[in-house]
Amino acid sequence: DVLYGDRMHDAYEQKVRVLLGDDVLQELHRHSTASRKRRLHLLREALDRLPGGSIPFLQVFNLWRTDVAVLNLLRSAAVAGSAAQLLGAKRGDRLRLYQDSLFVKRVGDGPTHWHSDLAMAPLDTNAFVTAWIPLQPVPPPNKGGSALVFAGGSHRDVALPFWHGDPRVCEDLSGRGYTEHEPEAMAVGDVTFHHGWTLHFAPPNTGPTPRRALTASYFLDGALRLGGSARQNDEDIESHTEWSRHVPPGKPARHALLPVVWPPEARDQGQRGDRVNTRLGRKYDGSRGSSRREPQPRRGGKRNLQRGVWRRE
Ligand SMILES: O=C(O)CCC(=O)C(=O)O
Repeated sequence: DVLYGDRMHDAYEQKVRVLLGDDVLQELHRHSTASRKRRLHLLREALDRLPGGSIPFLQVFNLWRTDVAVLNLLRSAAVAGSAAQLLGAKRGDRLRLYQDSLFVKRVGDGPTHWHSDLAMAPLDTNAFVTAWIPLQPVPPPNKGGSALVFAGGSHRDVALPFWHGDPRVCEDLSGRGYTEHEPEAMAVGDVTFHHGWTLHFAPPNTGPTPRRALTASYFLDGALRLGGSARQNDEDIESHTEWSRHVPPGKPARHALLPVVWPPEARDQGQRGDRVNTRLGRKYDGSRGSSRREPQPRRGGKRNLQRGVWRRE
């Protein structure tokens, strides 16, 4: 909550950019001489004009960069080790942290629309997995729970994006043979993992309290940075601009802001060969920090409430 409070302004800015567009954000930036409180108020006001349920959540990226407790969780055996295993990492393979994101689905926030995470990542890879870590118990779906729902098998459906483009603007996809999986209630300490191409969705928050979840996305070292004409959704741009301007398209995505987190013995080795932003220096070298607060180193389509049905917005 403290970390989120510190970054609330970023969360609102990103949401205005994604839902209302760059122009609206630029217009609000004209008030940049206003106090921080006033600017937050203007951002909120702009979002409040949207119809109810249009905002799926607020999110802030990369808490690991400023909080070593987050970094330690995301490079633990339980989370990073499991991610490496799920990606079939072999001896000598190294796992990099692509990003973390804190998702706050506030009371009354709408559904998280169906999407695949890799569509938002500038990485030419299939070896990508996301862990979803609830930060409070999540009730079962029939009691207002809003854990993720997965379209099992969708990560192998090459025909969907090839013929139909973005799944979020596709019509009814219920005939594509996916199996929907959704966890029952989740307790603190439970984690789900999904492949980077797996379509997933979350119901609206109809419960009495915000639903918070931390996600961590990982990829196997060696993935090249996408660029040029590659199609890519820019929803997560705040997360990757910092490193991607230092890694040319077509080159391996290796940077101190994409730290090697697994196996543990590869962490320092990974960091040595990585690009480091000259401006940021060594601040982001997560392998060294110990102080908690010391700086260390989709959606057009709506899911019909019938299960498995997508419709054009
Ligand atoms: O928590 C949510 O509602 C969205 C999370 C998400 O989209 C993800 O984990 O990729």
